[in-house]
Amino acid sequence: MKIKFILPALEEAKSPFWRPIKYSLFPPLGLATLASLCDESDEIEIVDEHIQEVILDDEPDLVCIETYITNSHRAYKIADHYRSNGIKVAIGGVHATSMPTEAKMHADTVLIGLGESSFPKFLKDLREGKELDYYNQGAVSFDYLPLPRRDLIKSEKYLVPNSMVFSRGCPNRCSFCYISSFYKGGKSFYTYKIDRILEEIDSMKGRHLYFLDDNLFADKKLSRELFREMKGMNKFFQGAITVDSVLDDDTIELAYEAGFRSAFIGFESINQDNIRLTNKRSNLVDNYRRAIKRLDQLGIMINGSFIFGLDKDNLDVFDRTTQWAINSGITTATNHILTPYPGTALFEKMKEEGRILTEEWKLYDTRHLVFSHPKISKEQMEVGYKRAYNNFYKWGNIIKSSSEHEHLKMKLKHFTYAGAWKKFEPVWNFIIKNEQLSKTRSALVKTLK
Ligand code: B12
Ligand code: SF4
Repeated sequence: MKIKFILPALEEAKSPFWRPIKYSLFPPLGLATLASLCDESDEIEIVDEHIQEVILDDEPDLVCIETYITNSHRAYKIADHYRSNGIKVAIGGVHATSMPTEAKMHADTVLIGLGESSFPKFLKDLREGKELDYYNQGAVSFDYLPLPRRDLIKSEKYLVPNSMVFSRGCPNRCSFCYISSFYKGGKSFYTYKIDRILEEIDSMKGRHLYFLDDNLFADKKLSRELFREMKGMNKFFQGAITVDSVLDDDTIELAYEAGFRSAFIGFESINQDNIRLTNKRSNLVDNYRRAIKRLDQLGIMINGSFIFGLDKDNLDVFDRTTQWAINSGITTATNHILTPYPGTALFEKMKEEGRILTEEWKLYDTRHLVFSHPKISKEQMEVGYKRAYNNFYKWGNIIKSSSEHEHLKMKLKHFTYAGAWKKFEPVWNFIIKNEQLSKTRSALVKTLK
C-alpha cells in the first residue's frame, strides 16, 4: 500500500510573523513512529509542511494526518482535498483526540489517543476492507516497538533531528495541560524499557539529543537508571522537568553527569494563588529560587515557561513576570496566554461559566486571548504578551540576566544561547534557506557543553 503521512503547518506558515527556525527544530516524531508500524511492503512517505511543500496531486492509497489544535484547520483542508479525489484519509493526534466528531467530518477514520496499538489494527482492517470509523487507543505497551523510521525524515532540514521520547504523558493533572484531555479516561503515563531507550539513543548520530517527554523525571527510578547508563556516552541533552523534581534528591546531579545541559521548566506563574488554581502540585513558588540556584550551580540553563491570564493575574503580570525571569537568570522564556484546549478540565470549566469567546481553533495558539478574563481585556492581554517577549529579549536585559549567574562559563553560555535564539533571526532564515542547518549543530553542542 502507498501511505502518505502528513504533518500540516499552521496558517501562520504563510504570514510575515512566521519564524522558520521555530518550526525547523524537530522532525515529526509521531509520524515516524507510526511509519515504523507499517508493513515492509508498504511504500511510505513522510511530509512535514513546516519544512516542505505538500504536493496534493498525487494518488496514495492512504493519507494519514497528524493534528495539533493550531494546524487542524489546514489538516482538514488537506483531508477534504484527498477525500474528494476518492483517497482514504485517517486523522489522529492531539486535536483529533479531543475533538473526534469534528475530525470525522473530514476523515474516513479517526484514531483517538496514542497510535501504537490502534494504528496497526486499523491498517489490518483496512487491508481486509473492514476499517471502522473510529479507533480508540486500546491497551498500549511500549516494550517491543520498532525504532521510529528516522530514515524517512529529511534530517538536514532540522536543527534538532535527534528528538526522542522514553515516556509518554505525565502522572500529574494540571488543569490547563493537554494531558487531561489526551489521556482522558485511561492511564496517563507510559514508559519504555531501558534497553529500548539505549538502543534508540545509540541509533542516532551526533552528540546532541532532545527528549520531548512531557516530564523527564516523572518516573525517577527509570530516569536515574537511564542517566547512569548514559554517563560516558558523550551526549548533551535537553528536556522538560518540574520544579519539585530538581529539589527532591540527587536525580538532577545524575542527569548533569549524563549530559543534561538545558531544562525546560513550566514555572507558569510567580503567584501561588494562580498555581493553586491550576492544580500544578509540583510548583511551590517559594521553591523557585532554590531550584534555579541548584541548576545554575550545576551548569544547567533554564528555558522558563510562563502563562499570562490566570484568574488572579492583574495588568502588572507581564512586567512583573519578565522582571522576575531576568533577575533570576532564566536563559530563554517561552510565554503563553492561557489557552483552554478543548477537552481539558480548564476548557470544561470555562465553557460551563460561559467564558469561552471563540472556538476558532487557529486562535488557540497561546498568543490570542480566547476567553474572558476578570481583569484584563483582550487587547491588554495581547499587547502585554508581546511587550513581555520584547522586554525579555532586549540586549540590555539579556546582558543583565546573563550576569545573574555565579560562574563566568554560565554567563557566557546564557548570553550566546539567548542571543542566538532571538537576536539573529535573519541569519537563521539565511541558514535555513541555504540548507545549512546541519552545520550549526556543532555550535549548538559547543554552547551546551
Ligand atoms: C515537538 C513539539 C512541537 C514542535 C514541532 C512539532 C513536530 N514537528 O512534531 C514545535 C516547536 C514546532 C511545536 C510548536 C507548537 N506546539 Co507543540 N509540541 C511538541 C511536543 C513537545 C512533542 C510532540 C511529539 O513529538 N510527541 C511525541 C510523538 C511520538 O507523539 P505525537 O506526535 O503526539 O504522536 C502520537 C499520537 O498523537 C498519535 N498520532 C499523532 N498523529 C497521528 C495520526 C494518525 C493517523 C494516527 C493513527 C495517530 C496519530 O500517535 C503518535 C504515536 O503515539 C508536544 C507535547 C508532547 N509531549 O507530545 C507539543 C504540543 C503538541 N504542542 C502544542 C502546541 C500548543 C504548540 C504551539 C501552538 C505552541 C505555540 N504557542 O507556538 C506550536 C504550533 C504547532 C503547529 N504547527 O501548529 C500542544 C498541542 C495542544 C493541542 N491541544 O493541540 C502540545 C500537546 C504541547 C502542550 N503541552 O500543550 N510543537
Ligand atoms: S506537570 Fe507538566 S506535563 Fe504534567 S500535567 Fe502538569 S503541565 Fe502537564
